Amino acid sequence: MAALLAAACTAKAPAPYGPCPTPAQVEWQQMETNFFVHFGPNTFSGKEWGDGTEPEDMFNPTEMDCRQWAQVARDAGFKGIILTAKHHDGFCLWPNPVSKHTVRESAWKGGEGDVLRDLSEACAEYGLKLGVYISPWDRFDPHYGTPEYNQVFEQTLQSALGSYGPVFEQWFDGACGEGPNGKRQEYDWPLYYKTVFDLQPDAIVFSDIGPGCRWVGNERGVAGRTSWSTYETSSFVPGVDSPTREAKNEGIRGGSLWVPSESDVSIRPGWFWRESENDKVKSLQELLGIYYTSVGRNSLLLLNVPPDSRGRIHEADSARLVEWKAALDRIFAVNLAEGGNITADSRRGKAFAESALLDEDYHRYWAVPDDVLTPSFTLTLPKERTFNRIVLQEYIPLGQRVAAFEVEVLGADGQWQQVASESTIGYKRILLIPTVTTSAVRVHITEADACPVLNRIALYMDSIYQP
Ligand code: FUL
Repeated sequence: MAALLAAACTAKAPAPYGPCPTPAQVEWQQMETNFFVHFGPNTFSGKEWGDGTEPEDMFNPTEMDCRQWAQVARDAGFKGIILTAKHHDGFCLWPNPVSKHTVRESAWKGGEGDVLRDLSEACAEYGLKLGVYISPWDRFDPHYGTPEYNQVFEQTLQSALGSYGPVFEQWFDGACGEGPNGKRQEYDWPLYYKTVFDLQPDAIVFSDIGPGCRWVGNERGVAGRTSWSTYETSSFVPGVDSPTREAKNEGIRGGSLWVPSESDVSIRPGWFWRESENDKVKSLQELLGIYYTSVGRNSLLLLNVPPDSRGRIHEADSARLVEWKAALDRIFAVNLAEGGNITADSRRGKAFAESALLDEDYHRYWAVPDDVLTPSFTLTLPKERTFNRIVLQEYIPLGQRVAAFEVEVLGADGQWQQVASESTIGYKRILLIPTVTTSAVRVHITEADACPVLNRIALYMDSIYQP
């Protein structure tokens, strides 16, 4: 008996299962919400896709203020900012030495300005990470459509990624259209990736197929209810072909790679600012819904908030973000699971006890023996509590494991009543259930690919969002 107990106390941590995130991918996932900034000649022309013929002088913000962007982003809880340093029109927001279509050729600050420098400084000041969107599709560069363009693009990446400090994410959009000479480019992806990783080894590279994170398959901020971070990219090439929309949206169970989804969506109808959309900023209800369908479904929210032609985030957008942050703070202010007690029907050993589900230490988790795939636990509350949101988290450094689970609450009649039956959990799952008043919650894992490893359950009452 004593020997058995000792063995239980010293049980080893579960081995990682399947592909697992790199430490940089775990950090990235923990950012949860990032700020996307579409800015450039389109901000002044009202177009979504400039064609490269826009005169450089068109870019001339009158009250340019990257610190204001950073402040708005930080105050709304975002952890990083990704800037369209070069969109499809080819215009560079930094003085790219291999381009003649940049801020240097514009009237702004007499050609001395550099948005990437200003933003990198503002991000450092406000404690935000900096990311860059650099479009391979270029409708200005005369080399586009010829092999030389790949060298030009390599040097473009070098100058943007090598001169402004750490870059946490490199965003490669999927678009690959025709250049000024009517030709399409054959992109040299291995060269591009090598250039990024040589300069920024920890950068998360976004594309339809990753490798750092993947497009979620829509621009509405909606990840699948089933949402695996595992994925399969086989011989797909970004911009040419990619897994199905369903696979992008839901990931691939059993996939051999860890490529979590990122949900990019704009706060306005368009990606770029235009006057006519100042009254079309998404409502608080829409933005809360987006939070739940992205962050709440094992995805990362990349919310686009485009600065206006002054070079400032417009009041309509910043006011909405203040409301959004206040609403999220109120919804998640009080964890109603606090003071509760958890008992599980299985446990790997003392070091992996179910009490870890209630503490705030990310690296403490509940684990069960390797051969237990369908464990359950019951959370007993100190008294009846009323709530309608249940947060569950898997400890993803060891992989994503849970494929199906059910949640029940104890009814006043003493009967358990099912309130959710879902598939994946992942880094974070927020369940929207009808408001219940109960003294106990039971979670059954009903299907898993390896012994489940969970690090959190939390309960909240949301009186603001109406699904
Ligand atoms: C797409 C682009 O074509 C859009 O203009 C926008 O930048 C969006 C985020 O990515 O690929």
